[in-house]
Amino acid sequence: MKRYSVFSLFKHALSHHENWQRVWRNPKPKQVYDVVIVGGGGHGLATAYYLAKEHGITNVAVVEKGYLGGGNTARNTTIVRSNYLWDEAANLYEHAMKLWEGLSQDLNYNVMFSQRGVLNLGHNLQDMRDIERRVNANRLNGIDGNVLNAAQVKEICPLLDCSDNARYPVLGASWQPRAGVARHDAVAWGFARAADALGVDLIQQTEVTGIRRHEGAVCGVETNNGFIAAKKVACVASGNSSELARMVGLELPLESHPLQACVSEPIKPIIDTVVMSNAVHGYMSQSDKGDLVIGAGIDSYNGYGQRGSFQGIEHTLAAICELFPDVRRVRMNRAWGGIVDTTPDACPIISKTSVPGLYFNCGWGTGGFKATPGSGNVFAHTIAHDDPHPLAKAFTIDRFNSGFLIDEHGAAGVAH
Ligand code: FAD
Ligand code: PYC
Repeated sequence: MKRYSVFSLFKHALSHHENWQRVWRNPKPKQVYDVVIVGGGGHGLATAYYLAKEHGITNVAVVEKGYLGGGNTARNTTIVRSNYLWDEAANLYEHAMKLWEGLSQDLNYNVMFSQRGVLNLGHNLQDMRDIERRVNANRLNGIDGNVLNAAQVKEICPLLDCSDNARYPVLGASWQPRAGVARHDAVAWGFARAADALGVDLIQQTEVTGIRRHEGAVCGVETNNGFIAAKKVACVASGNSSELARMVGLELPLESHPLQACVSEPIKPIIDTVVMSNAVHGYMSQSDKGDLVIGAGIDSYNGYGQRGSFQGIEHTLAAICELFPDVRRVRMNRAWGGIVDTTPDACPIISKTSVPGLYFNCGWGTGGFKATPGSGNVFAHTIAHDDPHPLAKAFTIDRFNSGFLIDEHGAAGVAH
């Protein structure tokens, strides 16, 4: 892949964005593909990349109704961790974590993965018991984690009010040192560029409006730019997944909710880790630009508007001011929302369906960014083999019939 010198960087800085070389092609859709992936977010792009790289399936199109990485991938607060309670979920997220650790090298693209650690705070005795249980379970699965008391939390994050004066005093936290953040758009662009280089067609501004079948099996997608034939169709559309499923008469156990976040004006570095509190509905980190990145729990109503309620974000900012009194006078720059697809057990669906050739990867809800490489990796296997990847076996749609749910609400880190 092309590398740039300091001179060329300088030249481009003065070019007014003209004559820049495209980082990926802008192809016209072919008539037929082996696989059409619906949704050009991080997960869809990662799926395309691993289909091409690990399974040699390169006759693939990613069809995106907007621009690549413009959905929840663009709207998330980029927290990456693998400290889930149950073995099935912990192993899946840890698979993703291991891929994150080599991703910039693998894609030859800096995804700015920063392992600055994540604290999940405990504010009462039950929180602390849950934290101990989760950290013990993590360690049994070979996942790093420690239980900290309030003094140890204060040492890692001096900005946090760990005094007894707080309305919800900090009693301790779980601490995952290998957790952290990554740069969301770089993740989408890195996967897009690498998939394109392997021959995948990235087709933007094209909305899938129907899924066509022949004798029961999938044979392609209807789009606002015409029909595209495909042997397999894989839907990776987060908050819009139910809409796609309805196109073939499937009902998925999903609810779409707004989830919102906001950023402050940029300020000097004041916090070099990530702090999350499920109990008070707020979490905060600081971006490389200096903005404080703050997020809320889900808005409890269903909706497809990419914004949340004023009450929701106000409640979160009040909680953040209690946790970090020093930031009370920092001004907020902007707030936004995404549509998250929640399941009854707060775990994803990575699955074949009853329609031959149709696959769904959805239900990541409030926490799918951290899974991006792992999700694409196991989903590509599932599509290529028409059989779940061993790490995805527990996450098929069948679990909602069999009752083998994997309840990860406690580890979701964000209230819902
Ligand atoms: P998306 O990025 O949403 O991609 C799906 C794509 O499908 C979209 O680009 C959409 O335009 C496209 N699409 C939909 N319908 C169609 C159609 N009919 N035709 C063609 N294209 C279609 N997760 C974490 O792990 N850590 C966090 O810190 C975190 N913070 C979050 C904060 C907020 C405010 C929000 C909203 C979410 C957060 N998440 C977080 C969750 C995370 O963003 C998602 O789980 C993840 O980004 C989902 O990725 P995706 O690629 O599946 O979805
Ligand atoms: O899953 O860690 C997470 C998360 C943080 C913010 C939103 N989701």
